[in-house]
Amino acid sequence: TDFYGDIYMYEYHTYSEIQQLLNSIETTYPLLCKTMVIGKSFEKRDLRLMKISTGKGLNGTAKPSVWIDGGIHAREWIAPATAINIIHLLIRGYVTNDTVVLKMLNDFDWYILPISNPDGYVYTWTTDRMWRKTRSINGIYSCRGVDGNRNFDFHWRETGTSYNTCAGTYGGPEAFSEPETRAIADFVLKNNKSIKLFLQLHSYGQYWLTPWGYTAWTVPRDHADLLYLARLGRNTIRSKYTSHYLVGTAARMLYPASGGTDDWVYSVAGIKYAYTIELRDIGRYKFALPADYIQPTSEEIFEGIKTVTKHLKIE
Ligand code: ING
Ligand code: ZN
Repeated sequence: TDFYGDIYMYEYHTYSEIQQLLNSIETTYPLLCKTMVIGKSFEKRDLRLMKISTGKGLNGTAKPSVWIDGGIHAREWIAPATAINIIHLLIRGYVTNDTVVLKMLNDFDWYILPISNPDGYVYTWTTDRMWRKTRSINGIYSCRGVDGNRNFDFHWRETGTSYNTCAGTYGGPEAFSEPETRAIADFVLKNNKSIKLFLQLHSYGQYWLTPWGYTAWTVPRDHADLLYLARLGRNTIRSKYTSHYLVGTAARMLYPASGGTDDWVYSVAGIKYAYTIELRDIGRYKFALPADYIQPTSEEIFEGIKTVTKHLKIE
């Protein structure tokens, strides 16, 4: 199907195609969708997010909101594709008067940033498909790039991160050294009163991860609640196409790694429900997930988000 007519992504698209798509969605649905540039990448590309909103909440106050971002790791192409498709599924539900989606839009504003590391994403299309980091310059004799998910200012550069600029998990010269992570943090801090759910999309492995990433020895105060909601989402995901996602803290399910986004969002920004979702698959194709998986991956995650936002509202 036509990419611009039907917003659904069945193929992977370049950074500039995705920017055009976001702009054309905004033009087509001006009352519902607004693009916002929340900052620039190191190479001065736009960090363009889509705000989807059906208007003010009770008494004209800002509604509670949901944040979703993808592509902080450049090679994880399924993450931007899924983020775009979440935008599409929200719009499709709105125009078709789907009662569940109308309620999701009535209850929450949606901030969706499909590509939070544009320079890295472009680099994976032009030069190195397996690039992970940003593309910032670390000095003339050093390798380029910082791992965005090691660059947040909470237990920064303690564990599961490298001091070596050439490593894939290089944490940066200082916390928030990258304009991309700084922009996300600034936006989140500006909106932390409204954001009730923060989801960062990665791949691969099929996990719905909770804080902490920085340590496996302790769990956050809201551990039980975080697990409870994640398991509800996971169960709904499984009911769609039988995909199994595992729930647990990032440090315990994968490996301890500090400076991660969700740890900072949870502890510093004070957003209780901060998660990292590792999308498909479980290791057959890894980062090179074929395009036929975009649709089912997006659909199952959207189902999970439906359940989670419904329960958030009741809570
Ligand atoms: N995985 C994550 C990573 O950044 C993670 C796992 C999540 C670590 C949350 C720390 C905090 O390494 C991938 N695939 O990038
Ligand atoms: Zn990742």
